[in-house]
Amino acid sequence: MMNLILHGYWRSSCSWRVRIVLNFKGLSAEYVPVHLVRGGGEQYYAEQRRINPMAQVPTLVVDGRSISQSVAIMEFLEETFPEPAMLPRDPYQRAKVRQLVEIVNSGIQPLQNLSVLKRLNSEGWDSDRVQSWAADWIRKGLLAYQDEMDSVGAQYSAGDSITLADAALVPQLVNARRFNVEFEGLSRLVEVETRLMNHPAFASTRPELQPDMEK
Ligand SMILES: N[C@@H](CCC(=O)N[C@@H](CS)C(=O)NCC(=O)O)C(=O)O
Repeated sequence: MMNLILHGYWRSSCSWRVRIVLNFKGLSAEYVPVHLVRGGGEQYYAEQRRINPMAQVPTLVVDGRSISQSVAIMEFLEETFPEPAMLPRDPYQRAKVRQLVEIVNSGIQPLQNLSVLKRLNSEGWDSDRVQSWAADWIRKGLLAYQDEMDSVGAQYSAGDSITLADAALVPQLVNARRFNVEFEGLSRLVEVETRLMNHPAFASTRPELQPDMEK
């Protein structure tokens, strides 16, 4: 059995994506909390930069070898532990799942990430302006995600099976609420989220249940 160590932060949506996939596949990993704020941010410490040169979480260390970027980690877990599957068999359907993942991973999350918002603050933006700027990008991405979801009436993001897209969606919706995003017109996403939060892979990996959670 592989030795898995997850470096993450309780409130990091990208770390939560990985926790969902690990849990869904029945895997456990040792957890190393990386505090993104304290001490100027532990992600900038040399030992973190060594395993994650972007100075971000998550990083998964697999038998002593590190992988950063949550999507690369999720794909690694899917390929290494294919059952239960989180990607469909059909190449078109797989591409559609990856399309949804990328809407969150590259179309939304970077535009609400801590270091980007800190930069806007340092350029003189006040916190209300920063928050509403981030909220606009989140809402735009979530509306696109909802438009691209499989047929109306499907249980989850890409049909009736849980996929990597769902692991990206749920943490992003929680972040959306932190940024006071307007949820008008996003009810299909919320329905999918409610269904997913009844699944242990989502419910038991929630940020507030993490050992490094702070009030
Ligand atoms: N594309 C990267 C993004 C990672 C990322 O932005 N992580 C955030 C937490 S969700 C982070 O570490 N932020 C720290 C910072 O911005 O200083 C991934 O999916 O792993």
